[in-house]
Order: sequence, then structure tokens, then C-alpha cells
Amino acid sequence: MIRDIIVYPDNRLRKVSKDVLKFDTELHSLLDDMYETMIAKEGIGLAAIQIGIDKNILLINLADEEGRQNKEDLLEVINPKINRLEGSEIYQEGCLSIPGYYDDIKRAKQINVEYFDRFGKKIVRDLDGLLAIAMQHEMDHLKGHLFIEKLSYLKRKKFEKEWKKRLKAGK
Ligand code: Y12
Ligand code: CO
Repeated sequence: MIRDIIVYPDNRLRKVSKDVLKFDTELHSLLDDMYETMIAKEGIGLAAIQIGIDKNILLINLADEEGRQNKEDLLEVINPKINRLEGSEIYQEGCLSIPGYYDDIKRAKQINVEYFDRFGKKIVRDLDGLLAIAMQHEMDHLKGHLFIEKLSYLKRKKFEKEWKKRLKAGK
């Protein structure tokens, strides 16, 4: 089932998510709904809080060289923790909860992360490139943070002004 995405400045996006305790069929159907929603909305990443579920769950599905998102490449990430951050890199980010706004954001270039898959199996991985960026972006959602919080004071002020105008126009 495709769920509605919560859009900024909805306060539900500020909630801190909680760890998943049961790796059961309810979790599996939530993961399936999240995947369906992310693909339908043309996203490459989605955190559960973006559909109003305050659980430490996120998905990432990057496109291949031909621009296609293959389900075999889908990362289902449950209760993630970052063990190590290295270097820094600037990438242009966007977010399904802030549609139409993109900006350059500085984050760690390489990370070591541990998480659980849908069956409760522990995975430990080194990530770099867009995968590392997307993981940090989605993990910020789990802590109630959005990428616009990383903008400079002036850029954030400009964003807020434009966003208010857009909401007023009902767009
Ligand atoms: C780099 C890039 C992205 C991330 C996090 C994941 N972000 C997304 O998946 C954002 C997707 C997105 C899709 C939109 O819809 C379309 O393009 C059709 C969109 O809407 C508009 O632009 C109108 C906005 C965002 C981390 C790092
Ligand atoms: Co986002």
C-alpha cells in the first residue's frame, strides 16, 4: 500500500524514532509499504518517520548506471548505528518531505555502519559515495533532523521565505 509522505514543516518529522524489537510479519509489511511508497514517489531513500511511523527503519535504493532502480540493490536498514565517519564530501541532496528543494550539503565521505535486515540478521558495512551520503541523510530523519538544518543561516532564511510563499500558494 502506498502511504502519504509527511511534508515539511510538519512537526511529526522532528520525532526521534525508536528501535524495532520484533522482526515479524508486521515489520515485513511495513517495509513493503515503504518500498512501494518510495518507488511511487520517485525517491531513492525513505525513513519510516516520513510516513508517520517512529521506528528506526530506512530504505535506500540507488539507481544503476542506466538510471534504473533494481529491487536487488534495495537496502532495508533497521536500527542502524554509525561506528566510524571519515573525510568529507559535498553532494546535492533532496528529500521527499521537502519536494522541489535541493542543495549542497557537506557530510562524511566514508562511513562504517551496522544495522539489521528484515530477518534480524546483523550486517556491518563500509559505505562510500552516494550510498554513504544517503545513509547519513536517512539516519538524520531517525533522529528528527532534516538536511535543511545543515544550511548556512542565510540559505536557511531564503529557503524558509520561499517555502512559506509556496505553501501559501497551495503548491
Ligand atoms: C542525496 C540525494 C538524496 C538523498 C535522500 C533521498 N532523497 C530522495 O529520495 C528524494 C527524492 C525526491 C523526489 C522527488 O520527486 C520527483 O523528482 C518526481 C522530489 O520532488 C520534486 O522535486 C518536485 C523531491 C525529492 C540523499 C542524498
Ligand atoms: Co529525506
